[in-house]
Amino acid sequence: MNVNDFETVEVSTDLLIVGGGMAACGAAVEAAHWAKQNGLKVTMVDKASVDRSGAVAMGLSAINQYVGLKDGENTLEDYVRYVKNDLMGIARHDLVANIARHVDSSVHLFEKWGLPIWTDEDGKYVHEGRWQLMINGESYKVIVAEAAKNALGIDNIYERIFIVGPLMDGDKVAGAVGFSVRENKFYIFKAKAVLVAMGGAVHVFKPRSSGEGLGRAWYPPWNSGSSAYFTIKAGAEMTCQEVRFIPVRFKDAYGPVGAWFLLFKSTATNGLGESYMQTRASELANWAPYGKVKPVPANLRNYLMLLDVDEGKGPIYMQTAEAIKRLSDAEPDEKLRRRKLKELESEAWEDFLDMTISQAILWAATNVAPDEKPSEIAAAEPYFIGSHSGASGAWVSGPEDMAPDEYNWGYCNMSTVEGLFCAGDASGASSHKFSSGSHAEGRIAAKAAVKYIVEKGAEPTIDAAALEETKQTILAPLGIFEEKSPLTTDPDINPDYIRPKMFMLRLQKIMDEYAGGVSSQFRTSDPLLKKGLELLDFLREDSEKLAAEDLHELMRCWENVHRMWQAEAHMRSILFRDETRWPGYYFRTDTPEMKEDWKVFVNCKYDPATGDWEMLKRPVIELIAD
Ligand code: SFD
Ligand code: AMP
Repeated sequence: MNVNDFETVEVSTDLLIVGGGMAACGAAVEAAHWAKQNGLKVTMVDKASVDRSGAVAMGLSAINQYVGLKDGENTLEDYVRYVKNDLMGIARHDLVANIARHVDSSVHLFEKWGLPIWTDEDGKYVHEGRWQLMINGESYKVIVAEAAKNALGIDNIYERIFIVGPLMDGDKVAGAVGFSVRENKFYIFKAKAVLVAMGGAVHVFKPRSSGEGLGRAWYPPWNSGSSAYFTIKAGAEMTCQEVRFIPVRFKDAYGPVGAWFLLFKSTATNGLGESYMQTRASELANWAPYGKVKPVPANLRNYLMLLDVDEGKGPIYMQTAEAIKRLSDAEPDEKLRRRKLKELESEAWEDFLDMTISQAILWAATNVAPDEKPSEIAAAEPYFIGSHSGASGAWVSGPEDMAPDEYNWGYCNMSTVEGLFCAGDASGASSHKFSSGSHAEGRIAAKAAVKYIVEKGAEPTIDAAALEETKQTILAPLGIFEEKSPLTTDPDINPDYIRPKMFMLRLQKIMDEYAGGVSSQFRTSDPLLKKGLELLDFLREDSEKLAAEDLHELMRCWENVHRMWQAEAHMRSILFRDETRWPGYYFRTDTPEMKEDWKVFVNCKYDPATGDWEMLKRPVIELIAD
């Protein structure tokens, strides 16, 4: 495919939102409001269709962040304590509190827009756990997208455009570049400010799924590290790149466990029927003070389970039948008890049908009736997701009224790069925002970005020659395939190029074996990481030989380049933090203990001019006491 066949489309706007997921849709609604008052243009670009893009594509069965501030259910301080404890002390209190004070209003908007939130006989929200609300959420994303589309107007939304990277005007962000995944079009978006919300990163590590199930993951595989790549390449300081998330999920189809643990109050046991949370409880003292908090941090819950797995005590089971029996037995009346049983059974299936349909299919395929027998659970492969129980993302400025000087350089949620804002999985150190908090953070960031444009926004100056070079680089894999593929009979085997799937498998193998993936039982060390980084260097060399047969494969090429950069930031950060702080997420075998002098943020920064990485420590400032 000749690169010269590509039409170049140029779009000029004031605020550019890249991504179309929860954070981006929140940003769209808020930005549209403030932009109208100031006569500004807002443009949103998604690589997919906003209606069903991002992590919420399949729907969700719960809203995991609802604070209930107005009803006095909880305080902001409660939420900050919960988050920082769950992350073993590493959290930006200012960012977490800022999202927590706005999240309820996002939830109320979802309800107003038509999302069914469960209520009890008194009309009160049904909680899954302290912070979580139950929803009938199969169409959650469609509902949230509709509001975003109405707010921005369809002409300002570009779908099926894959954003490759930032457009810069010196040190300042000036827009983004990408290509259509349907037509031969190269896109240049020029903007006065850019809000990055392209989600987290999946398939950086080898997944447990293989063979016929290859590609199946918990978080969506189409979240491929574009946020991290965009911010790293713009020169933004990144934070918590070592804080991956390993979710415990129903084995092989990745069904969520939250409803079982919190709503149904189920227990998990090893193959001998022992509850590892009880038999291993004494281990928690080694991770004080966080081993003592309630709930036990997610990584420590994982760790206790992994200790049993290490000793060959699997399979690990969610005792679904036991939980259902206990809940239905609590009903003394025989007829009501039978009805209760039916209700619980259908809630169990709906939990999966609302957000992880494949798990319901696997249950059906393997004759599982949750009220009759337990189901296997397992620790999944690592994900990079700043919005859940991981923390990776860009280092962003905090709210003026809460952030200490160290955390404040002007506009809220602006990265260390002028005009570059981040939200959702794209912003770090503010874990446990989930779908609702990501939406709220998108709103916060968009409001600040509009303020920035009004006060400081300037038309960007772009170097046309450099831009032409960028276009050639982005489209190069198409030319490589066209020129070199006739040289062999099998297009997969060619000494002159590497196809994106093979490239991804090679990346995953490096990460799995050297950076503490599933096959290494999440263990790594200084020598392993150094070897892994050496191998990653060779992979980077070969990234220039990626080949694409068509536009779809061109997207796959760049997705994997994005993953590779996320991988590098991750390995460098684990290497820098020479302690083990999150056993259950990863374990540094050479530094197996948590150290008080490492109660800091590990940040890193790539210098686009020199190609050098800088590792930094930033203080954890406790704004809210224990
Ligand atoms: O319980 C490009 N999440 C849950 N949150 C909840 O509130 N409740 C739950 O029940 C949740 N569960 C859950 C969750 C996620 C998944 C996959 C499952 C279950 C199975 C987490 C939330 O979904 C998550 O926190 C938010 O969605 C994060 O929001 P955001 O905006 O940061 O990411 P996104 O929604 O994935 O959107 C990303 C967008 O970027 C686009 N994109 N566009 C252009 N160019 C590129 N290069 C791009 N790369 C990506 C995407 O298309 C998308 O629009 S539970 O199991 O945890
Ligand atoms: P999950 O399905 O694992 O994504 O969990 C959904 C929500 O429940 C998240 O807010 C989790 O932090 C929380 N959660 C899951 N399991 C537990 C548990 N065993 N104890 C406390 N909170 C949990």
